[in-house]
Amino acid sequence: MRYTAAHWGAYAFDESTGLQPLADDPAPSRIGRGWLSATTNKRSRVLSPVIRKGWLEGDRGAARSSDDFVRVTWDEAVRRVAEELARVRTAHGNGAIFAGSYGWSSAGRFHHAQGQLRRFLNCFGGFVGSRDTYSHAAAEVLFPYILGMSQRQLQDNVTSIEEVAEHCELLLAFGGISGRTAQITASGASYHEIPDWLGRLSAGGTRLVSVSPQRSDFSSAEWVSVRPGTDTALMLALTHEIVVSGRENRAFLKRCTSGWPQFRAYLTGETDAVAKSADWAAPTCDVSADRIRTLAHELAGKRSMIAVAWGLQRADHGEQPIWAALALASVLGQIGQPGTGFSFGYGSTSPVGRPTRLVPWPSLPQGRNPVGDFIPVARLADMLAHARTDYHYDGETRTYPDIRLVYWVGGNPFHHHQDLRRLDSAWTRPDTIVVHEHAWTASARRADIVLPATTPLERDDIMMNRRDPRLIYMSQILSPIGEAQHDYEIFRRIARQLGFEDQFTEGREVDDWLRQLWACATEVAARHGFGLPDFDRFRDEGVFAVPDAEEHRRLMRDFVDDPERAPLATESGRITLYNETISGFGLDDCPGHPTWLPPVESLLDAPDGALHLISGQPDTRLHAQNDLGSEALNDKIGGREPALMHPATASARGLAEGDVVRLSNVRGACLAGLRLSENIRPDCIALATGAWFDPQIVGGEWLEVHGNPNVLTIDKGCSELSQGNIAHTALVCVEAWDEPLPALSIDRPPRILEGPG
Ligand SMILES: Nc1nc2c(c(=O)[nH]1)N[C@H]1C(S)=C(S)[C@@H](COP(=O)(O)OP(=O)(O)OC[C@H]3O[C@@H](n4cnc5c(=O)[nH]c(N)nc54)[C@H](O)[C@@H]3O)O[C@H]1N2
Ligand SMILES: Nc1nc2c(c(=O)[nH]1)N[C@H]1C(S)=C(S)[C@@H](COP(=O)(O)OP(=O)(O)OC[C@H]3O[C@@H](n4cnc5c(=O)[nH]c(N)nc54)[C@H](O)[C@@H]3O)O[C@H]1N2
Ligand SMILES: [Mo]
Repeated sequence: MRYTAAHWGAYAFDESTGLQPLADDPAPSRIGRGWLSATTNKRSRVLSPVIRKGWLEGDRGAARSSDDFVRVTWDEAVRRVAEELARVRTAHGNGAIFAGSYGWSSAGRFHHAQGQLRRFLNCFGGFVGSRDTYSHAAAEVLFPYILGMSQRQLQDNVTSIEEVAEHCELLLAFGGISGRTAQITASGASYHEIPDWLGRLSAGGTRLVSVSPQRSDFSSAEWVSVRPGTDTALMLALTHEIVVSGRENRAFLKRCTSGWPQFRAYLTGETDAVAKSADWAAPTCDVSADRIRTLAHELAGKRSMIAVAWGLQRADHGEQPIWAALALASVLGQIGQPGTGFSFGYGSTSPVGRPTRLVPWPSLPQGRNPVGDFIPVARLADMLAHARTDYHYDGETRTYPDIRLVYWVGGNPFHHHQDLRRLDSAWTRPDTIVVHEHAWTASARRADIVLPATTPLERDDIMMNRRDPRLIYMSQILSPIGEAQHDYEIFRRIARQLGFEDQFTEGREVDDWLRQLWACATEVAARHGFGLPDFDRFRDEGVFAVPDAEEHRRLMRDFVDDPERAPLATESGRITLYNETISGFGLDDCPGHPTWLPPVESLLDAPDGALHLISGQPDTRLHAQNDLGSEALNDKIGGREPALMHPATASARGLAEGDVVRLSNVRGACLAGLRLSENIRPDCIALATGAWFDPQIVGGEWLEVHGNPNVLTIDKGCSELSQGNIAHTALVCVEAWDEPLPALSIDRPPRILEGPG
């Protein structure tokens, strides 16, 4: 038996049964069912190195996205990349090379695409990187100020879900807690416990309330159907009701927080003459004032947990709902108690709240980046379009670099970025774009040099994920498809051409690196008091269960037990409900305490008939990965990505289940296939991310014909503090598509001319 792993699961493989999820995984992901077919789909795989025709002829980017490619040999491709890197470094310096290269790549410690890229470019003198993630940038920047810990530290210390099941009486989940997103663990998932835990919670008498525009975000909970983008107002009102009824936990506020007087003055309206009451919030949130008051009283009378899904902060002013939720939990004063308080990200991926020992397994050493320059990750198009102009981030004024060469491996900006037409135009700026990919993604189609990379199914690797209870030896299952090479091998060849092969490889082959990683892992395990089998045995057996791995956590327990002895690393040593430092930045879009700020676009001032677009994570795939695999394809409607709409909304427009519709706004338009459900608010439409970007000119107009919501989303930062993306903030118009259905172009490769050699 061979084993392998992905972000969505771990699998046993033999020729007769194919890929099978591990037998003891209680809730294997459906995404795995589309993996093999996506990987072996030769119409979507990059089969050989290619170079854009216009680039070979001296065009520096104008025709990116519409050009033909020329097939070249590996030798030629490697030589061209090496020469171009050298040219750019000589003419402009390493600070003109952008390799932020955001993206999820694949599970497996050694072949991790970004790790390989960074190691390679660090040997070459460095590059401009990116900071934070598309997942939770607002939290990454904000948490150190308000909680004195990084988002990663918070995630590692979030109260165990087992404690919640045991002690919590009322779980109030903003954005729900969903088995859909809990299919995933970054770096590999051998175990999915969230559906089981949710089942136990509802069976065990914990009252479950989900505040979300979609009931399906937490099906077993009572549904508070909130108008998207308005949770902050609701949280403020809940807090206000608790305070005006005199039920705030004053002892906790005094001992464990700073800035309560300033925040309280805002809450009660002392500072702006607006009390943030239930009556004030009700018309904004579309939740009745009575319901807000009742909920507030229940929260105060019960052992309560305020949980927030990551999605809430992927929105305009995304800092506010997480800060307001923390303030609500502080006023309730149950932080640090068993199973109650505040949490962020239960269900957003599988391991958040998992009571497992965290073992810091080794990864490929990446060296040091001498350049040190970076952009906030979601400011990509701004950087390309506005070289050398200033912007604000985390209290600093910074300057965008002037980028001449973009190097992307393991990510798909034409999936993950907002307002893709804007990106498409900024993308013409650099001289050269190099992409390694398995598949003809939209980003690969918009590169100058595309190098075919192997997938995890075509190589040996080790899944070592600090948050997973198993280590998996990932055995090669398929021969490399076409001329695909490992990213490592590609970089080795380019490094050889540039004269630093030995520095990059340290003389090791893949197998040597895997043994080296395993040797380091063995030392790490020893420090944690257990042994690992020797490498050959591990490779033969394929799976190693990390022993005695139960470890329950309770967020901020030590701090709450004794704030003097275990202060938080904030400006006051306590939770900051008003933060002097943030206030000192003087930002209108992120003041010094949680604040209701209307989003740049919302139903509160929408044109007639506009719907709010929810573009969350897809159930059938990981982002855009496996979109051309069977699981995602079988879910499409008329070949288009399904969009979820309330039946009343559909019938008011004369639309029916299965219709193809056109979603549009000032930024763009796309087609989607209609699916009806009462589990979504009538003023919303949900179109998951990840349908491969397929823009065409149809009837003289620009149209994305496949259902990619990022042609509609807004490319703006949450605020000048975090500059996180605001994918969940957008309005759209929806109408029937009565024209003939345009054929998709993404299910076949771009035109590739046979090269001279
Ligand atoms: N509208 C909207 N947009 C969003 C979001 C949203 O909620 N709404 N969510 C955002 C979030 S949270 C995220 S994390 C991003 C995700 O965005 P991405 O991480 O960019 O999306 P993926 O499709 O996972 O892209 C990974 C790419 O790496 C390639 N790849 C995988 N393994 C390897 C490898 O070993 N080598 C090489 N060379 N390539 C490899 C895959 O083929 C794939 O194309 O999207 C963001 N975009
Ligand atoms: N199957 C699958 N799972 C995934 C991924 C995937 O691609 N596929 N991607 C993974 C990644 S990279 C990440 S970062 C996580 C993201 O995990 P999340 O951020 O938790 O996932 P989302 O689907 O973006 O958002 C969750 C829900 O928030 C709700 N929501 C949207 N706007 C609002 C609002 O204003 N208020 C409230 N209360 N709710 C709102 C939506 O209904 C949505 O279903 O998912 C991970 N899990
Ligand atoms: Mo993410």
